[in-house]
Amino acid sequence: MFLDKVKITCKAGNGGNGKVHFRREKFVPNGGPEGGDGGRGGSIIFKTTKELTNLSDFRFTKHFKAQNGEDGGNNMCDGKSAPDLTILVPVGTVIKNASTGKVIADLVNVNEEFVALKGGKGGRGNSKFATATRQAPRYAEMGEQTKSFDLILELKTIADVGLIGYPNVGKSSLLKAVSNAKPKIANYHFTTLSPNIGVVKAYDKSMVWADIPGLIEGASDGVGLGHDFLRHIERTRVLIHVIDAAGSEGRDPYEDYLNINKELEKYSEKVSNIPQIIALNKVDLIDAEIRDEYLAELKNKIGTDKQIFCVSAVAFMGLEELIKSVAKLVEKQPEIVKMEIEEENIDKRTKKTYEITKLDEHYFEVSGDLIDEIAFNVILNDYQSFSYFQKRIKDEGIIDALIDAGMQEGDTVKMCQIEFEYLI
Ligand SMILES: Nc1nc2c(ncn2[C@@H]2O[C@H](COP(=O)(O)OP(=O)(O)OP(=O)(O)O)[C@@H](O)[C@H]2O)c(=O)[nH]1
Ligand SMILES: [Mg+2]
Repeated sequence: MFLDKVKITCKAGNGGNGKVHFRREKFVPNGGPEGGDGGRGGSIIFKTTKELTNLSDFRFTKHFKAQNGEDGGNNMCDGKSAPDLTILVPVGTVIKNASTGKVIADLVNVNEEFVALKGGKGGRGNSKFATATRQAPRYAEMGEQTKSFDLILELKTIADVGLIGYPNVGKSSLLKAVSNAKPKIANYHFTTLSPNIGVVKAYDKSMVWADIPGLIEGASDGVGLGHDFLRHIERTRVLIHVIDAAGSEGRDPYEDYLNINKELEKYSEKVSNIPQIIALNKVDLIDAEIRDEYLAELKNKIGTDKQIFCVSAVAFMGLEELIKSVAKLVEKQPEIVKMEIEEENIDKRTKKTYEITKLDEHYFEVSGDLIDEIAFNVILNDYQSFSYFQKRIKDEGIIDALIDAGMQEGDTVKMCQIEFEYLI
């Protein structure tokens, strides 16, 4: 099943916690601190591969979580960093932040990598806090905690040339006739249900052609299938507008030409400005006696300033000329431009915060990720550990904030598992 848009949930790994540990040796009464650092959490990385052509791998797998870093160990042993989680996506995948809808990456090259979410940093072990005056620190740092994010992956196919036109006009037949692609071809509308890609050779170079489901009137408003797939031609450098010149289904070829262009205009200015080459297909069905005159008249109507080719995908007529002209026009167009990145680094580690709640007249609770970090590993009955805790809450302005919130001497303050009385 072809899938070109999915929402997934990703979370980088937390950093491992630093360790509080002291050397214990026989006959050595006060061993030094030797708690190791926590390891780094795994990052979430997207990488493009030629092996994938759409996002169907994400149909059932929508949650991606990198492993957490290992906690620090004893004897100065640092915890192991977790491996990064690499998610493979097709070339042309645009990644958006689902909560803002903004583009965070556009991966247009093969094997291109993008670190979407960085793994959390490991916390420092108590050995890192030892100084000349503080020889036995009984605290360590907590590993950085990461958040999970919803991301949207959207495939905008990377092709040089896009084949557009009404259903059944012979777009897939044309692609099959000139490339290595083997699209399904049949005499009914919407035979093509998802884009087909083919490599076409011209002048010792190759270009990629993409065939999308047929467009019909109202396509830009969502009628038919075409609209969903127009995004796959947004990046093409040249469009081949395929027309059933024989009018084999009773429609007027010139009207077809105007209608499809109207749909492109309604869809986006960018798409309607992509240079077009017109392929008047199925000319083998036109009576040989009137063919030249009829086609000259049709070309005149469309405009003599346009590049128009009379072809037959089934009888292999005029294909060589068409390919060469398309190749020349592609050469003249600028390289594919990446989409503008609207949001850099969605996973900014913002300053940690806290919140004060008055639980009772003389009872306050302070909570939040800053408190989790400060209170982590505090040992209440250890003088050094507790004075480190006191210093941090003072330095962070938490005591002042509590006083502003009405705290008085003798009141009780709760922070995680710690409760203490405020004494001046
Ligand atoms: N006689 C003739 N028949 C053609 C030509 N090109 C395509 N056809 C026939 O037209 C029918 C539709 O061809 P497709 O290539 O499936 O058309 P399509 O534009 O890809 O159609 P959708 O995928 O439904 O949009 C098939 O029966 C083809 O054999 C041509 O040049 N001459
Ligand atoms: Mg088709």
